[in-house]
Amino acid sequence: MTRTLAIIKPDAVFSGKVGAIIDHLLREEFSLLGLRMTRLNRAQAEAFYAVHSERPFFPSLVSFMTSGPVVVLALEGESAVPRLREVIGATDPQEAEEGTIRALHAKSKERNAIHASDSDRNAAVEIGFFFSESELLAL
Ligand code: FUP
Repeated sequence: MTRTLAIIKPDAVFSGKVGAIIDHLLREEFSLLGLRMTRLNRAQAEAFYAVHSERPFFPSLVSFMTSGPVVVLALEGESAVPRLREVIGATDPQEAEEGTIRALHAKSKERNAIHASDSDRNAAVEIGFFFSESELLAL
């Protein structure tokens, strides 16, 4: 079993998709290790997406990610990182495979419903961004 981090983004929270997305993840046999609803401030969003800081879409991405509440999920499962990437689909929902979370729920390449870690190393860093180990082990 390995871990990964998902964030249900403000577009999906605003449009009432939190329940459907969590249900989708549970049906795909991810276990919930941690769950928190929060609103990112600018510094947090900039730090979280620091790898994209030079990209033209960065200011808009930060503004979107701080525009409302998000739901952060620490997940565990078999090959959690690659499997969650498969389950959420391509960054652009127009390119995402049918039945994936982004194909079902995302509005655009920016407002794309959900984030998922892209490597085991980043998963550990991103889980640490939101949860302490004792919070996860408390479950
Ligand atoms: P992903 O790993 O699928 O979330 O995609 P990336 O790490 O490439 O991009 C991170 C976020 O930046 C995306 F979720 C949405 C945003 N983004 C844009 O808004 N425009 C782009 O052209 C690419 C990414």
